[in-house]
Amino acid sequence: MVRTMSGIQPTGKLHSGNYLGAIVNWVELQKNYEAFFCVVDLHALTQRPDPAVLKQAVREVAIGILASGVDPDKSTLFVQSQVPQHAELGWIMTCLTPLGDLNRMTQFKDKSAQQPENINAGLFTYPILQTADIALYRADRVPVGEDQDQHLELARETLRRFNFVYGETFPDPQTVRSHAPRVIGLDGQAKMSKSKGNEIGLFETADETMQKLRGAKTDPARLRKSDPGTPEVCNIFSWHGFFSPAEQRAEIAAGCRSAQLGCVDCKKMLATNLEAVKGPIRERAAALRDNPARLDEILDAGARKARVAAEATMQLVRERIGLRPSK
Ligand code: AQP
Repeated sequence: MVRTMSGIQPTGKLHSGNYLGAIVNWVELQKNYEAFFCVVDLHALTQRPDPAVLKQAVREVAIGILASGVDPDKSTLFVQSQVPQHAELGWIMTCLTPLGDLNRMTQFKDKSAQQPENINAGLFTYPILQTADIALYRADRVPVGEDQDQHLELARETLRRFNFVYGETFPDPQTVRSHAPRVIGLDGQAKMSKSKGNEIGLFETADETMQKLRGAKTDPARLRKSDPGTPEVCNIFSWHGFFSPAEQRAEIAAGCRSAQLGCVDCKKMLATNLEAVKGPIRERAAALRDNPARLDEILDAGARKARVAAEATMQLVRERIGLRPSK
């Protein structure tokens, strides 16, 4: 069976970008692929989180993934640090990755600018650990948003290098795109991000969503309600593309162009459609929060399964590169 693998960092609360760009695809892929999904807490260490906050964030991200429809009977959901082989293969991949390749990574530059007081080596080598995450499960399909394109390309190059040097071992992992590969934040400019404060959270209530939408950027040329707008340049309209039915989108576009529909009403319609998706997710999340033992059971069982798959790959890798077998 073809394998799929992906992860999310527990660096904050899940947002609509994570949901649309990644998790929606995870839910689809688990139907036809052998799926490994993980909360990548080792990656989050690059931000030196408070230990108690990290523990809680890991649980909340796992809850969000499950509440969004990832089914632990179909997918292996686990926490990265519970599978030590990620770090082991990470080192092996580090020794196969040229510095020049890492120097090209734009995310390192962005993250360094975001946390100038903590530009650690992990921020720089982050894409190598990501390569190991994918390789460990010998994944063929990697569902991620567009922001991960550069890292995926680096992973492919590193795995091809491994195969060239040590013999065919890893498949060439293909990126899987959702219908929303790059969701823009409330500011109408940057990618929606946990760390930029421009997000609509997955667990936010209908009121909280509407409150945030009120301040969200729309077509900058539409200053008054009576000004006709251009839906194609409006971020709110692009979100309607993700959450609203085609018929309603056509009505909204016509109303915007003719100035019959104001931005506030357009935002209210979006808030209603967002709530139709988020309401049931919130309810399932609340049920999971009420049953912490069940969450532990899912994550520990996932880690046990992931360790078996990871160790099988590592035995092959150790053999190929000339390390003594682990007995
Ligand atoms: N705005 C987005 N649009 C589409 N996809 C997105 N993803 C993130 N933001 C968007 C996808 O979500 C998955 C998990 O992302 P991550 O948490 O591992 O890392 P990230 O991309 O760095 O996410 P954030 O929210 O921007 O976190 P911070 O602020 O901590 O860096 C990935 O598949 C990603 O593509």
